[in-house]
Amino acid sequence: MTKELLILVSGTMISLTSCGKTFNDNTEVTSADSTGAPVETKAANSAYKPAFSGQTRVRSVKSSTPYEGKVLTSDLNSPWGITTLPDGRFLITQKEGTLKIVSADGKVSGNITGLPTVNANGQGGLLGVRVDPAFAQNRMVYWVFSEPLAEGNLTAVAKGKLSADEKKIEGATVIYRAAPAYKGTLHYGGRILFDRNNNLIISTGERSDLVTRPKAQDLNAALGKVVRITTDGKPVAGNPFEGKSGARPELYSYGHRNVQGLAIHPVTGDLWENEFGPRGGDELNRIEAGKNYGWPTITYGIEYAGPKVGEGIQQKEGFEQPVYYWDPSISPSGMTFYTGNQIPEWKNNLFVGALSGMHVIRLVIENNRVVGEERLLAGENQRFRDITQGTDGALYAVTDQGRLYRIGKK
Ligand SMILES: [Ca+2]
Repeated sequence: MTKELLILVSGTMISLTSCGKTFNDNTEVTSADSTGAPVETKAANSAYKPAFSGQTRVRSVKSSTPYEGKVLTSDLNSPWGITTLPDGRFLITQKEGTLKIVSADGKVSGNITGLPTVNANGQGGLLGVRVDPAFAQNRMVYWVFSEPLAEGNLTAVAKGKLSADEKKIEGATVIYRAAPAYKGTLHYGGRILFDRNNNLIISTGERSDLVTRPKAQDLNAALGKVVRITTDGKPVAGNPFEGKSGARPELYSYGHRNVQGLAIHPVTGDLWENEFGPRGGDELNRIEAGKNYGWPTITYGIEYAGPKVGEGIQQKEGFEQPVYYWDPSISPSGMTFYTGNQIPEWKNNLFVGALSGMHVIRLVIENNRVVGEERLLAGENQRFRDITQGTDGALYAVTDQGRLYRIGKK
């Protein structure tokens, strides 16, 4: 029955059909209602004040187009990254280190072999995945994974060619390593995307522990960074720290904690990212080359154990403010801007998987600010890990529990 689970949302009516029970409630006004009350109703973790109006708990919006979230399969094993193939199918990584092709109707392939070993302990594993913009011609696949080395683990990027029979990756090669390695299994970042110049944007994490945390501010370490490399793993010419002594030429931005989402705005071409913050400090940022996004010097969150982080400050000259933050945390993960025609009111909106939040976030963005927030598929009880747009103009999202959803017009 769960495979057939549908969530139907239309106007102000919410219908839930699950295991034979139907629930209709026309008087539901707790969130995302016509009054525009923020979708978040829980108490914040800190008393910190935002730097500007609309930086958190913005007014809610509600899709007026009837849409549905349909479970296409529940047979995935901790999927982490999903990307769309030119023919409408999907390439999906699983945390354990396996790669699958899934059809748009939910048929899951066997394991694609030939990938290097991952360390799947903790938050590690086979992570983000993208295919070459010219995949139809060259069949090249690029992915991020936690690589086990003698000196510790690190976030690595590899590439290889999908074989004609789709059963293996040929010539898998590691093209980039976000050094230094560290003997820990947390905060690897792990997203990947192509920019408009066919270069790769990769996100890393600061590896979580107090000893590695300061490396987010260290330009000679690739931890807690967004990096920009060529498809051969080399720094892109014109990167912001090119030629600067004591700085790594592949770095694009710094001061990040654990970057889990990357997307290019379809109109402005800007790079947007989200990251796990400490408790109450999950962030959405618009990334500009060479800028410092603050961690761990400034943050709206507190330590998960309770104390303030560092000096407990949220704003400082020379440190960028997040465009938006979530308090309490919702754990933003993979994200994508919607460019389809299936649901026109979603055009250019940002859709973000929420893990602990257990919903898909829809953000309306105007002039680089968030002006509306909606929660989709809340109540599904799923940790939404990554989301992409299909060739049909619907959104497709994977969850830690192993589901692939199609989110589209009803
Ligand atoms: Ca920040």
